[in-house]
Amino acid sequence: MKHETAVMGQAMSLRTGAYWMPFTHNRYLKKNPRSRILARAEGAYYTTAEGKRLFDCVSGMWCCPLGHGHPKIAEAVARQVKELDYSPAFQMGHPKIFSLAERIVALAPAGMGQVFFVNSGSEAVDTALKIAVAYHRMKGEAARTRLIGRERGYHGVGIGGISVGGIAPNRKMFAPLLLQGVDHLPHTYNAAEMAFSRGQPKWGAHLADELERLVALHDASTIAAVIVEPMQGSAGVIVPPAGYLERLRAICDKHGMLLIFDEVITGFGRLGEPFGAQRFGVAPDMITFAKIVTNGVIPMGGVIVKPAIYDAFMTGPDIAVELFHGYTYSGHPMAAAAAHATLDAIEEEGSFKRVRELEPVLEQAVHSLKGEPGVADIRNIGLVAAIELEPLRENGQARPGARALEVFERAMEDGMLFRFTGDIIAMAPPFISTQAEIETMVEKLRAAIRAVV
Ligand code: PXG
Repeated sequence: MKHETAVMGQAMSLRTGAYWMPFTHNRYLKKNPRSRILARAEGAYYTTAEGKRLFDCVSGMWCCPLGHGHPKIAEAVARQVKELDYSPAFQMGHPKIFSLAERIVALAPAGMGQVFFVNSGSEAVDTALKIAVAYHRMKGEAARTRLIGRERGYHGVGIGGISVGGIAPNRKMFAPLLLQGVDHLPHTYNAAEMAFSRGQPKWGAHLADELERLVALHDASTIAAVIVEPMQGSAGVIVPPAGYLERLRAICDKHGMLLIFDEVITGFGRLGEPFGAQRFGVAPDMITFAKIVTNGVIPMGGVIVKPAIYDAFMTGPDIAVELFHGYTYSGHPMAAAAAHATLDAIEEEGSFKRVRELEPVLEQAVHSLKGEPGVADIRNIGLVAAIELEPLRENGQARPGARALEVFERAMEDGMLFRFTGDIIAMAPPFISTQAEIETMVEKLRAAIRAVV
């Protein structure tokens, strides 16, 4: 209790000047920071500095689905800091990282072989892009350098990730830094054809054929890889049309291009299967992951590759370094311990099955919001959903983002921590949620939506 009082006290007398907050409206928040300061977390709930409990509607930032303060993960991390707190990652290793790679390959779609560890989704993406370009060079196809991303894609904030990404504000400030030789597929969202779809929209598989147009434009011999999120998360939950990913796979195969799935959000169960690849029945050549692998407790990310990719590098003298890439904290023992405990818990708690059980509960609940004021679309798959709102208008002028911000703030007053981008409210509740918690979450969202007109 003493600690709790101290934490709360500190938060109440915050000095907010020195901290530049990421992806945040700093000035707006710092005017009244208190209700946004999280002091504690347990299970599916946060407690703010003011002592208000908030249901964690997005599992942290999509990363803590097993709940906060998970005893097994906490114990594993505490044990690890005493056993081996750090180990050099280059030319050295530690047992838990070798066994973790084996476990991740076993969970991945059949045919994957190796894991390269990093510390975040952004690093995972930049690593995968580097591997793709280097792989073709190792195979004697050094002209294959071009990368294809997709509009509305989010691949983190590294230079590679923003280059293949398709979210304008993440790119425009940094235009001179963007990689050369990148092109983009169109995104697959079309309100007229797919608004209020449940699960995968039926319309839109043909949009994959745009990849053939890019091949015709650039020639396959210049293209290294195509990177997409199997389900676009940050752009507001855009679910792939039925048949779309299959066609991308076929076109990549036809032209010798690698297909990379960015599964930073979808990896480790969010869609009711270990990876989106299994949910959609399409196997990529590389998978990037982060977030859920450690339940968000210690940063970790990685790239899973097919053996043919790994093997392409394993040439030359065996005392030579094969890939000039890696980070001080690649395969960090603390992260490895957290990841093992997370994978244990996922197994013991039957998390993938639980997501499949909760999927129809969330689906039914969110789609009941159709017809509420300003609701333009509702989308869902796995334990993920988004509500797209029409922008508020003032004197006939649209004020993009204002409505979602107000809904977000109202819901927070009512004990719900959602996530919003633009006028889209996203939710990805913890796998440990009960049916009643999911239904309450949606009812409170309904109340907030009704209050903002
Ligand atoms: N790829 C994908 C598909 C992601 O969703 C990243 C890469 C980057 O990961 P790091 O660990 O570098 O942040 C992400 C991250 C949101 C939200 O609410 C989404 C992310 C991060 C924070 C918030 O949409 N995705």
